Amino acid sequence: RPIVPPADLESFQAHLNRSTRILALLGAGLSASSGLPTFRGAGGLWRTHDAVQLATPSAFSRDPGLVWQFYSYRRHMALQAKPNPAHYALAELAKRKEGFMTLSQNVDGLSPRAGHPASTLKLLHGSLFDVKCSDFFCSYSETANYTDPIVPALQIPTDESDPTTTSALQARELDISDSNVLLPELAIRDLPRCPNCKKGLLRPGVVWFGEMLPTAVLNDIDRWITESNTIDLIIVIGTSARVYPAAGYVDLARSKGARVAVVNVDRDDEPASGMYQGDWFFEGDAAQIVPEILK
Ligand code: BJW
Ligand code: ZN
Repeated sequence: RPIVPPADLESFQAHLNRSTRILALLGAGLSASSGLPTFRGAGGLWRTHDAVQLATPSAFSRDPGLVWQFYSYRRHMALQAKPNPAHYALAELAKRKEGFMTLSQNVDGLSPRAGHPASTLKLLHGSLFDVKCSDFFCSYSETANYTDPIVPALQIPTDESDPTTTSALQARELDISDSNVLLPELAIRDLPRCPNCKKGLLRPGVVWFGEMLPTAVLNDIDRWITESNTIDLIIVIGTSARVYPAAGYVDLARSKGARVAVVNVDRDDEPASGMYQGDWFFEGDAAQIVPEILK
């Protein structure tokens, strides 16, 4: 059953249809209904740790084992998850509409798996499936590393006391995001090591706080924006719009003439909702709303 008010839907789609330069800014809420937790609010805790606090270079240098356990778990969950109807609707729009570009803060790989063309999908915060050397002087990096777990020591332990379990395949994985579940001991030598310099630890190819976004991505976006210097529409989906420079694209688009449509489950999540007054606010689950409004 559709949940978008018909009048809003009509005015939005009229604007969408006459728009030729369109951006979508994606955040964790897009993948929430695929079962992947968001960063802020409910689900933002991993064991006793604030997910945002683990996404920093200092967390990695302090406790690389803990940070790898967090990311290895996220890689595993993302591989189990399936793209939802919103990922597919965006991929379809990207194929159908020239002049459409998606800026995604998500690292879960669900947009690529939904068939979103890579040429119009800019991954602002990298990918869980990119891996690179953490040594400043080594430039080793890999893309599309789907090995799960990336090293044997990061295998998620299973509940061996479960009497219904007869083989390793059937064994029930423990939920290591729950702090009541004991984490296996990890030695530094068991963590993924750089095959190039053989010295540095590998790290996830995501963008942590205080780190630059990938230069090539920023340049591609700049080039797209300066191509015509006008933007007709930006669709902001499932993000709290608190993290910069990503959130800054909303104001930038508006300064180039764009109208702003926000899809968010929480009308009260400032600034996700507050700063976009006057345009469209579609309240609800992105997985339901996005396919409705992009139809
Ligand atoms: C639903 C839903 C459903 C739920 N349907 N909706 C300007 C001002 C102030 C500070 C800065 C600034 N410029 C830069 C900074 C510093 C910093 C920053 O922004 N800090 C702020 C927090 C204040 N930025 C940086 O450090 C960035 N780098 C940088 O600026 O480099 C230049 C530089 C370098 C050195 C010195 C100086 C400058 C890098 C930022 C990297 C962010 N990385 C992370 C981790 C990625 C890896 C990982 O995944 O682990 O990216 S943090 C985390 O937040 C992740 C996300 O992509 C990002 C955004 O989160 P998102 O997606 O919005 O998720 P939530 O949870 O916040 O929101 C979910 C939303 O969905 C909510 O609104 C829900 O209501 C909604 N929702 N279910 C629809 N079903
Ligand atoms: Zn290296």
